[in-house]
Amino acid sequence: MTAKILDGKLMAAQMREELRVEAARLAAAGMRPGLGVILVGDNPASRSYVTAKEQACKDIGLYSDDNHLPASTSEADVLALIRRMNADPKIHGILVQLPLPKHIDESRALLAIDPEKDVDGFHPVNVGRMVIGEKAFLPCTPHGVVQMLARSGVQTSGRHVVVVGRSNIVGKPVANLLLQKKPNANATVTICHTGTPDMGMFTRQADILIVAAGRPNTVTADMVKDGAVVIDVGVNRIEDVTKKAGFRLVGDVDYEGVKEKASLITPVPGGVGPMTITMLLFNTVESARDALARAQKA
Ligand code: L34
Repeated sequence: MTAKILDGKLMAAQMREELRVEAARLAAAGMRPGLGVILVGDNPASRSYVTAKEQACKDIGLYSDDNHLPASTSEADVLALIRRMNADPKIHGILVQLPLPKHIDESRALLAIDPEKDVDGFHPVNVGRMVIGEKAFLPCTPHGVVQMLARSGVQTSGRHVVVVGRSNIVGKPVANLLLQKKPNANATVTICHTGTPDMGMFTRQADILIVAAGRPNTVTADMVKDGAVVIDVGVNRIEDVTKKAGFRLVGDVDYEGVKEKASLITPVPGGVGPMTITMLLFNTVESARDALARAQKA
């Protein structure tokens, strides 16, 4: 089988159009959605993702408070900035881009974010709410993956989803979302990771294979069932002297091989990445909508 391409860039553009309309409606009601952005240090990949997020806010009419801080910024200063954003009524969502420099305790920073502004869904309160199936901000990459499946008409209910990777930002939450007894979920879910001896034995059983390992060529054609849907979450920069930037982007899946077996596959770039950014906008708009509802009730 030769796969159709699941175009994340196109899907993201369509969703951003919907969000632009909703953001304008909220702004007209006096609640223009706003995002507080905190980037610490000069990791080139982080900088490129954060710049894309800030641009996306501007494109759909959101307010954004952009803070690019030097790597030497103290933990106390980062916590103080988070607290200022917690108290700022113009800000409905706070993004602390990860990873943070080593001298800043990541979990302390995430805990400082007001859960009502935690549009990344990384605060333990939101993680807990998500796991027990309550209303919560859903983490952007997993939420984006679920949207991509739903909007491409891929049934998940009753299907076998295999997730490769167990990170807190992708593997664990995407597995959790897809096993919920809810629409666009209700799958049988298996999680493979670096402690799994024969990964292919599991991945070959996947109707839907979600790969978030953080390593190129983690999944090759021999590990994929004919007709499977393959979602490649990896974004790896590999050296390429023929490119102006000196690198090119590849996912975690051997795309050329796997596309001959899958029925549907996401490319890298232009797959999950643009949807991650879009779900951040989605959560920020939702947070502003909730804030407006609270203001109208008071
Ligand atoms: N707090 N930290 C926080 N929230 C997040 O949701 C993230 N993540 C991950 C890293 N740290 C985070 C992101 O934003 C990964 N990530 C992310 C976001 C966007 C893209 C990739 C990863 C993306 O847009 N990728 C483009 C290519 C970008 C490029 O040219 O470098 C793509 O088409 O895949």
